[in-house]
Amino acid sequence: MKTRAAVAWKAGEPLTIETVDLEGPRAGEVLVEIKATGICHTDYYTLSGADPEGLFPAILGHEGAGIVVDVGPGVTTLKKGDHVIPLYTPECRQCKFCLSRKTNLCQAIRTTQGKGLMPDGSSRFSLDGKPLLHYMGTSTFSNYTVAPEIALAKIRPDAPFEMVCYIGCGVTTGIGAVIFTAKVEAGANVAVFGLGGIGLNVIQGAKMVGADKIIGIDLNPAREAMARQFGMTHFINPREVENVVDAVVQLTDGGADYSFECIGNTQVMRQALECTHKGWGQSVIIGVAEAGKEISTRPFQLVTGRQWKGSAFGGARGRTDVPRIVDWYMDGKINIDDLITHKLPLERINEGFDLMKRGESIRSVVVY
Ligand code: NAD
Ligand code: AHE
Ligand code: ZN
Repeated sequence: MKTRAAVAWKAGEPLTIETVDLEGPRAGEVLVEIKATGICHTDYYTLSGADPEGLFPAILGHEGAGIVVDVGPGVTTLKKGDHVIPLYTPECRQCKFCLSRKTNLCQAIRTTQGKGLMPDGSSRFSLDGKPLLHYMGTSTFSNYTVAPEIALAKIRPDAPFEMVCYIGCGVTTGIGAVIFTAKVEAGANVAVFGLGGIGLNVIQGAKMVGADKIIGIDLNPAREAMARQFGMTHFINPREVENVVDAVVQLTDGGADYSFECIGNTQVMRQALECTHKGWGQSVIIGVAEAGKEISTRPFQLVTGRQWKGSAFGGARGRTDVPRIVDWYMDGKINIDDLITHKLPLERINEGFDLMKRGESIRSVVVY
């Protein structure tokens, strides 16, 4: 079949809208009509050329929601008409990782996914007979996409696509990092570095679990009002204090119980660790840093009880947890609407990237 898609031809260049060829689903695969997709900073990161796994030409996008149009042989858990959210972190429930119960990082299809291919090693997308690569197993910047059955969460049919698509990455990553990865407890002091599409969801998660002080840190002063609306109690602009670490330590009588880095800046990752409390502070890295970057700190920081952790997709098990998070939204327990600041047609997707780069949007959503 033919489908409209935004194609990333080369690192650093705008996407172009093309009518591409899409082959139907093979065994274990599902054809999905994508109804809406968010634009995450990670899409920009890959497009910029900083991602060692960034391959071109490709169809990016990993924050979508849509409807099942067709299923391939052997698919048992989904049928035509089901509403789904594609998962860049699948959940096969059979691999060593899934069975361990210690991680959400299902590895069943990770190798081919990282090469921009479906699990059988081929691509379903092509243009003029030449293959186009998939991205993160999702490629939601295409109106129709093919994904493995294990990489699709079935969601309730009354949830609006242009809102719940954000659960496909940003919402789950931010809230999940608080509740699944760090397991923040009521009364804890939390510091959140970077108040964009991810950090504001960390704030929302911290408020949900009853955190005491929720300190937000961002260079963009425009982020303060929105963050306060979501539960931030104190704001620090790094340009207005001598030392961010000292500022957090002073506000929290010795350091934050938990901190979250939601930027992808390795200098800030160090600050996020070092502003946590001696003896028990935990710092969670969410931000994705470019190829070649490394983190450092004095080992003494860890010897004296601070812990460094990372979180992918908020530690959420996609097929199990994503439908629950959709329910939280539908029950009014979480706010997504106010974070979706812009809606655009596919033809204007590059404007969504520009808004993000200029710090003018929280989330832009492409509505097909
Ligand atoms: P965003 O662009 O919406 O937000 C980034 C925020 O950081 C902005 O508000 C910006 O002003 C602020 N910022 C930039 N530099 C700063 C600095 N030095 N000090 C303080 N604030 C600074 O991005 P996003 O969509 O929220 O994504 C944030 C990061 O999380 C990215 O690196 C993205 O790739 C990553 N991410 C990771 C996962 C995961 O599963 N681990 C999932 C989604 C996104
Ligand atoms: N390809 C990058 C890594 C990118 C990365 O860390 N991705 C996160 C999700 S970001 C979503 O916005 C993730 O899930 N990581 C776990 C995984 O298996 O990729 C690089 O730097 O190589
Ligand atoms: Zn993302």
